[in-house]
Amino acid sequence: MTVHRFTLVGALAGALFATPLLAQTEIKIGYALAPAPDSHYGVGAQRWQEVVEAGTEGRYVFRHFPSSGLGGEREMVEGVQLGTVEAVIVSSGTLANFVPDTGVFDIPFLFRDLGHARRVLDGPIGQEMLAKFDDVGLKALAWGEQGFRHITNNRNQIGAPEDLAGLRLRTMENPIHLTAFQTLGAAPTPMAWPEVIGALQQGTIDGQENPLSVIVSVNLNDVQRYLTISGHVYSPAILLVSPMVWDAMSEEDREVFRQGAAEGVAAMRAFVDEVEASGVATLRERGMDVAELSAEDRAAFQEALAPAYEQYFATYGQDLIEAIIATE
Ligand code: EAX
Repeated sequence: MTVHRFTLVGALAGALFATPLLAQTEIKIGYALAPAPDSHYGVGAQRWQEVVEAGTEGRYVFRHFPSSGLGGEREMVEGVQLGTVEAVIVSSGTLANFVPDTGVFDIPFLFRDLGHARRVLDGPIGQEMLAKFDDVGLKALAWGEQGFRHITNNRNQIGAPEDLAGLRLRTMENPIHLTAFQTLGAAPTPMAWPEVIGALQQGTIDGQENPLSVIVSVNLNDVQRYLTISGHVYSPAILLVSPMVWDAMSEEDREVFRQGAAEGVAAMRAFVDEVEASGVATLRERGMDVAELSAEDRAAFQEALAPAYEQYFATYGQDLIEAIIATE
């Protein structure tokens, strides 16, 4: 009995002395690519951290888990729902499995350029979409981005939809992308990102598609010969926070997190702008065979996608799709 009492007193004293430390909340942040300064996710996460740590006087402290250190993106987002992960920056890969409506942004050839995509995502359509995450146990603070996706593979250069015939192409676990590449006649395989490089090395897939930001950051040139600048779809990213952390926060701290997310997005977009300008030259220097689709070539892909567009219209509604297209 006495021994127990002493232990209890000791534990209480320890808890009291530890109080200042307990007031510090650790934000484990996960993302799929390299830490800053070597990827758009890394620089976004770093800027987010700087703003939050300064603005909360260190009451929140970020700890980074880059390069899929917390698993694939589906697992990471599930971790945010459960509260085992406090924050993530993820692509739109598995987002439609959580908020189906977000899939509209994954429609091929929907966005004209980066400016168009950014204005839609920062405007009412994008902001209303962020609010839908509240219903599935996620707090979505901002849309980030990766750039436009391009095809890499080891079989042949792609100039027309026919060149994709039977190509074993990894797609994200994204039903919209999967439908598109099935419609184009490829043999797409959905796969979580952490498995992709190994699968390319082993030859179980011929190719994959990702923006220049990703291709350059992870040296896909080591395992891929052909790069086709297809720009077939815009690739958004999103900054999510666990409701477990969010709900416990003061309104002032929430504002600091929002501000940090906005500055993180600005840093991501600046990284993307830079690599969109320099990436092709970088990858040619690293030995890739690079070709760019002309506007006419791209039109041929769009035409071949007609049956997929019918599905997209049925799923997301012609009104929403047209509102996105009509955004200046
Ligand atoms: O966020 O899975 C993917 O292809 C993504 O674009 C990215 O690389 C991870």
